[in-house]
Amino acid sequence: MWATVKVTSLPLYLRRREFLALGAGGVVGGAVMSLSFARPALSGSEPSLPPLPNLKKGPFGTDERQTSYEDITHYNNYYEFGTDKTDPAAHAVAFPTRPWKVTFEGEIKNPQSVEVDELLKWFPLEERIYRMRCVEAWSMVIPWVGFSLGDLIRKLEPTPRAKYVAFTSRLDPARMPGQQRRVLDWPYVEGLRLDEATHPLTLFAVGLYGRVLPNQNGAPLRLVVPWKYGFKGIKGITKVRFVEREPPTTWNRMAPNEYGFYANVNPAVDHPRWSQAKERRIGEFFKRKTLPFNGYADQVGHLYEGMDLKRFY
Ligand SMILES: Nc1nc2c(c(=O)[nH]1)N[C@H]1C(S)=C(S)[C@@H](COP(=O)(O)O)O[C@H]1N2
Ligand SMILES: [Mo]
Repeated sequence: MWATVKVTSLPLYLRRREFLALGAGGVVGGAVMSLSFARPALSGSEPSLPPLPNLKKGPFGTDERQTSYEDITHYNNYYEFGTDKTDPAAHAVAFPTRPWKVTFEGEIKNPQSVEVDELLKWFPLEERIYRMRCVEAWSMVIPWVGFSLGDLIRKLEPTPRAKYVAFTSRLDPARMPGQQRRVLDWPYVEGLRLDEATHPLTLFAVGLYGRVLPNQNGAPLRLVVPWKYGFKGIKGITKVRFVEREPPTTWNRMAPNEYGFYANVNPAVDHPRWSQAKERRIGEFFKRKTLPFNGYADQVGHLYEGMDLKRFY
């Protein structure tokens, strides 16, 4: 995420993808194939994870071509399992995600710890097809499965003092080998303002492509905020705390001049070391223009009215 090396390694990955595509169908055939399906076929052996039945379609979905299951599950950032894009798929397979308690605490009327399977019974699961964009200037279209974080928050009943929501990932150095090195300040933490957290776009995801969430994508529970850079989407969540003040966030702590608390996708505010004006959609060759709030400005722009987005990046 931080190193220039990581950014320049992307074209190599893409070339490997094109090479594989060539093998699959030839240049022309491969290109035509990839354009003619809205949802690419799931590849061969994958996925083996159980399907999540009775999904209804959630709001704000995009009908853009969905990124392949293979790419969504093999091009990941999850530093608890290593810093290379392929590390999470390789090293998170055996990570146990049950039993798994999630604790809700702080400024709420109903603090409690819940086993994640119990939590899943509280709300109907929806499919939400969202554009996602990483601060590293690549993007994907991901068919998430989950439920609205706002519904959960209303059930927990925040007190008037609750202004922010602070999320904490699992700390388990024995099973999360990346935590044995101090590449980040463990555990990974993130935060949202309460109005961002209760926005109808904000999702607690538990699956993708209609199936249980793979470990490398943050099982059993991860945050998805499609108008913000990918790093806000904290994985392997164990604690949700409602607080009065803006909570610390992992990447902001690590490099405050590069990663702000808000992290709204903003093509007009460059990262100090690279432009944010364009992005490469994984699986595509040509770059696209990055849209303000990742294309969700109509839905979320009002949350930031009057704020100087160059200062609150
Ligand atoms: N716990 C934890 N959550 C995390 C990360 C991480 O390293 N640890 N990486 C973040 C970053 S930088 C991105 S881009 C997204 C990637 O999500 P994906 O691999 O499902 O696409 O996860 C985010 N959530
Ligand atoms: Mo990221």
